[in-house]
Amino acid sequence: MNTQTSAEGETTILGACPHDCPDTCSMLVKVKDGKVKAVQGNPSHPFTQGRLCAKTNHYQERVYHAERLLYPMRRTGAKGSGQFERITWDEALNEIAARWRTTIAEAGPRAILPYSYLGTQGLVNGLTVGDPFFNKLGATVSERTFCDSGASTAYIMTVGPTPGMDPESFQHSKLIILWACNMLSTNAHMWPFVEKAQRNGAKLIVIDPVRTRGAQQADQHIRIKPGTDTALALAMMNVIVNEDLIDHDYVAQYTTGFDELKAHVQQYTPEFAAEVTGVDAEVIRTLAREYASTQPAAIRIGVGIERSAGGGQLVRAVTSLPALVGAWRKPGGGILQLPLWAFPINWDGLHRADFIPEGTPVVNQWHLGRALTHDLGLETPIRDLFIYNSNPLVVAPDQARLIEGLSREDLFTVVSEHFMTDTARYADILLPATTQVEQADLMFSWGHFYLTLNQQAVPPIGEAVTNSELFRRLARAMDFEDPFFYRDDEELMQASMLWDHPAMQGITMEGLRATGYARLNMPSADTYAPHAQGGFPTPSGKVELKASMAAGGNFVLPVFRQGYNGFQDGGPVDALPTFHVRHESAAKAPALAARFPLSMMSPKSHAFLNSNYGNMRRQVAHQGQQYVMINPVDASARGIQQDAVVTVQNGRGAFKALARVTDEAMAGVVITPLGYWVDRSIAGATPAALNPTAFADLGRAPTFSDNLVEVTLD
Ligand SMILES: Nc1nc2c(c(=O)[nH]1)N[C@H]1C(S)=C(S)[C@@H](COP(=O)(O)OP(=O)(O)OC[C@H]3O[C@@H](n4cnc5c(=O)[nH]c(N)nc54)[C@H](O)[C@@H]3O)O[C@H]1N2
Ligand SMILES: Nc1nc2c(c(=O)[nH]1)N[C@H]1C(S)=C(S)[C@@H](COP(=O)(O)OP(=O)(O)OC[C@H]3O[C@@H](n4cnc5c(=O)[nH]c(N)nc54)[C@H](O)[C@@H]3O)O[C@H]1N2
Ligand SMILES: [Mo]
Repeated sequence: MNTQTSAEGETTILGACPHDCPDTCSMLVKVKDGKVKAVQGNPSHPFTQGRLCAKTNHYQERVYHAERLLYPMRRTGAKGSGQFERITWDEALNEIAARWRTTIAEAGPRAILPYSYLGTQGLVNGLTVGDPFFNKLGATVSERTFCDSGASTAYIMTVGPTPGMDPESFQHSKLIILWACNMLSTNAHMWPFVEKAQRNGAKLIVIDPVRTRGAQQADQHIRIKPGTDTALALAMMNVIVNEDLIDHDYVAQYTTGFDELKAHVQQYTPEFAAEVTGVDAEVIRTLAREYASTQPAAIRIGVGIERSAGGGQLVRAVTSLPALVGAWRKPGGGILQLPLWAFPINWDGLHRADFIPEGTPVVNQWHLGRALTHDLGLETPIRDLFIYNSNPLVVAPDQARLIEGLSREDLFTVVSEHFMTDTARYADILLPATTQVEQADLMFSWGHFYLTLNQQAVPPIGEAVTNSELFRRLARAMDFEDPFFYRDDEELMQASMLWDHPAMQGITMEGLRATGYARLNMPSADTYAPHAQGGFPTPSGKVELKASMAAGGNFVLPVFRQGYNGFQDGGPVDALPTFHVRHESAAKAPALAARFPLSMMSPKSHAFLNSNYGNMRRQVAHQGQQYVMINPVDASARGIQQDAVVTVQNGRGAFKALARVTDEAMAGVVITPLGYWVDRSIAGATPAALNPTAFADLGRAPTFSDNLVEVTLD
């Protein structure tokens, strides 16, 4: 371990932020007398540049929080009551193993369902940590399409799994579009690169229904109705094609399907798009002309955009734009979606999809409420649930049904957590998990090109264990013999990367221990123009304006499960980017729209990280009570004033929040941030109570932004 000790006896350990966020900050953990005193950003890190954020500036408060779960516990009160008694690890493991053995004997292993996501993002303790165990056990597969699987499927269908632009190269851009990316809250460490370009004369355009912090700093904010951006992008293509703003040479050499696309986009005139999007036709024309003629032009696309009926096609359309105008030719041009693809991660070795027994059923994680209330027609109903790294009661839809399911007396639920979350309250057995300073891990990034090593700073607190240790203990309790299940964390780190890959050239564990991070072996951001000469990782090697892969091909992101990468729920996939009307809109569902005339979105909170920190004093003070932003026009039509308690509801459920009357929300659209806890809410519900379980068009993405509601004064 590389440590520096100061004269005061304070040691600095090189760590990394554990959170599911594109920035993956390099952290300096200050330890004195065996305790973490402070955490700071590492100033030498080229991307995160010495800053942390409103969530992690005081990470030690999370570590030493009085409500940390530090011992295994068994439920003593009713489900949901939060009453537990302390037990030993042996008791906990014996009880879990005994229950599972009975279940397996009576109903088979498919009656067991794991549920997890990215509570921590490390390769050792994160996404895949429990997969080999549950796959070997033969449990029902939990399909994780929490995040970006719709957007990534669409992106890959178009340009393949390319890292795309280096975020640091945005400083060289002459025009930047933040398209559905709330950068100052969700990807804050990229902002200095955007700001630098802006200072050098680049035009910054934000396309978002919300006047976000970034929109307030932009040269132009294009306010668009949610879920309609495909029409905008296709109309931009219409203008680019018809005004001959095309980079003909680039299109001829490095794209497929241009002639068909050209004919296809004729129907999407700026006037058509204006009608659908609410953006003026002249604004669309000017945007298309400026985008085409100002090179290098960069697009940063966020994740939030995938959450409506046509979210996938929307990303297809936006991802097609750079090739048409030759934006990829220079550093600072192209699109940035998910640079995760730059990391040569040994996904197959981490998931062990090969352990999944033939014919194992799959439950998509947006359907947890339905699965637990016997509404999915599962041949083997779920008896046992094991939740770690996730807080479904806040992040998954169908909250009322989820509570109903979790309350089932015959359901045996185990939850591994830092805190007594809303979900943890429903556990039969609760297991304590370590925080990032108590564990070692290797971190990829989905927002920059640096691999980061988190070194353990202090021993585990109480009886908390790392997720990797948890699964070693479970393997032992279930008598697994394969040594694969007993590898230590060092071995897991070694096994998580393809170290021989060219991108890993020059990177070693020794080096990472000394510096904390390493840039993948790629050209510098000043020269990196990955597709100046084509070379797209698609079947044709070109940008597939007309897709040849039915649904993203071999979509190897962590959601991938063997034999289950089709993602379509029936019906062919559009090969050309096509506009789809939202599920919940006046055009498609007029009766619904008459009862529930407002669109609701529940995007990320500035001070919470998904639902993390929703229980912490500092961040709750920063965020305030759960609020709903409503435009003054909509507020006055309903007699709603600032800070009034309102009920937001639709046919699925209701929650209460404080009204924030502001033109940051556009008329017709209300915004209520994600992350607030149910047990701290005004009326025992959060926005998830209203969210639909319908899938978007690609990647089984959710449709949370395609959601009609009404707001009434209490
Ligand atoms: N502070 C903070 N940072 C986070 C997180 C957090 O919870 N808090 N979560 C992390 C995670 S898991 C993720 S996936 C990322 C997500 O990062 P982002 O994608 O940036 O975040 P979102 O809030 O999901 O949505 C971004 C923006 O998209 C807009 N938007 C929604 N629908 C549409 C649409 O149809 N069209 C257009 N043009 N815009 C639309 C929203 O108004 C919002 O401003 O953030 C990560 N970073
Ligand atoms: N309405 C709405 N819903 C959304 C979204 C949205 O924008 N709006 N965004 C979606 C997206 S993009 C995402 S990524 C998902 C996020 O979904 P989740 O990843 O489930 O979200 P979190 O709230 O971060 O829950 C993670 C939990 O893991 C716990 N945890 C942290 N570290 C550890 C650890 O080391 N071990 C264990 N055992 N537990 C740990 C934390 O305390 C926390 O309770 O939510 C999705 N749901
Ligand atoms: Mo996410």
